[in-house]
Amino acid sequence: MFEKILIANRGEIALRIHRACKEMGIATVAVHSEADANAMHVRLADESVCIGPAQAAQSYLKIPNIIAAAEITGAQAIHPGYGFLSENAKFAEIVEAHDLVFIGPTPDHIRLMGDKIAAKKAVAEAGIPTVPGSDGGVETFEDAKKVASTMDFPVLIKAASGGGGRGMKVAQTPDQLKEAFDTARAEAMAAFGDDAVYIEKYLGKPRHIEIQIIADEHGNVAHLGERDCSLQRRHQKVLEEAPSPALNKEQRMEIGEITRQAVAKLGYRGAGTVEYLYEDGKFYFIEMNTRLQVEHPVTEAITNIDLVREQIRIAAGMPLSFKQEDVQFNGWSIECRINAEDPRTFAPSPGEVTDFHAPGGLGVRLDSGLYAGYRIPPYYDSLIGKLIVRGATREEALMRLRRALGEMVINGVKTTGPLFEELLHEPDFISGDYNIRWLENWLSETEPKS
Ligand code: MV4
Repeated sequence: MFEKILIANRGEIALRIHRACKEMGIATVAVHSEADANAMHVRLADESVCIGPAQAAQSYLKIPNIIAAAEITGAQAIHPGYGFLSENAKFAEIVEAHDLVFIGPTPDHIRLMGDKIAAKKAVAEAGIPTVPGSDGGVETFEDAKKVASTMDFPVLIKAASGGGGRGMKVAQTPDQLKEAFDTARAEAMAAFGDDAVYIEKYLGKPRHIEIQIIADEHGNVAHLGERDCSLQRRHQKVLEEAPSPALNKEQRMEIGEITRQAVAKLGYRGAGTVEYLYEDGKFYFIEMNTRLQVEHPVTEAITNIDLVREQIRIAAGMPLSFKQEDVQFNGWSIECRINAEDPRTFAPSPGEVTDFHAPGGLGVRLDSGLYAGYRIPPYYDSLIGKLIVRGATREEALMRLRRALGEMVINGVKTTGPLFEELLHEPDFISGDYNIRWLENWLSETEPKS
């Protein structure tokens, strides 16, 4: 087992990884930019190394500085967290080339799943249901027209190097196809340096349901159920819950087992999330994420499995702590992403936190690096905490979430806390009857008349 792990990230996820390391008796190295010198993950780590100025490109994304920090501190492994370099195959290769362990999947699997065309082909061959569409990429408008002529409109043009909503263009009718195709390719080339695109049938009112997978190097592959991430705004998840209000036990076990078997066939190692759209009772694969996700705590809450601990065990060549038959789903968990943003306009609101009080009590977890006097920097994404609750039922989780939000104090900056206090009284949300369109519709319908 590792004696020392370098955490190549910041904020709440750096703290999360640090906590798992400490409970395993592993020393931690925090890396930080000059702007994060007083951050909580730096304060709690056993050692810390300043790796550059505030700009992420000069610090958290600066591979030589991260490798150097690992070498001077004698760390044996690097945990990338999420975002930043967590799905950068080149980074994983460089880590391994320096005889350090990358805590995550192999570079090959990171690269495979980063190419959305190759990923879709690979998972389909392994038995995963996918969205109807082109067989691979479409090079020319003629190809696109031919494929689309066999499909019902609207159709979606997606960038192979896209993901997370980037590089997608909808064609509502055949006469919109040419512009959607040309625009998607041009934007993909500009954004990713790769204009490869593919076509899919556009699903109009799906839910976003993802399956958590964890696999070791000894042939043990387990699924840990689903998370419903349908409450999104501009491709940013706002709230996630496990299990999904839309699925019953049979559906959960069926899609979980299909996913588990497919990932096993791929020889996957580590934590991974297979993303589906779910509409009219059917699942359609859209992407696979080869990283630990922001919303992993709702899965931890209902399975009582520490996903970061399992990631570290796998990277050290150890088997999973459990078998699939040991996995049990108990209760209901909901996570609210607390961002330093205006709760209505979502404009960033960095600055000094003048007062901070974390909610607590049975079934309440706040993953956050905040403290009174901490200055939230303007250089990084606005996530400042995740409020996760667990209850025996969805009703209990909702009641507990309302109670915890009422206790939480973050003064000095605006946060999305008030948004959730409104949201959790909405009948559609309380009933669980919402899809990926619901939040943006609700925001536009309820925005205060300026
Ligand atoms: C789709 C789709 C509808 N039909 N694919 C958005 C980001 C990336 N994960 C894929 N996304 C979508 N792919 C087809 N064929 C709708 C979306 C989508 C979406 C998906 C999940 C959660 C929120 C979303 C918001 C807008 C669009």
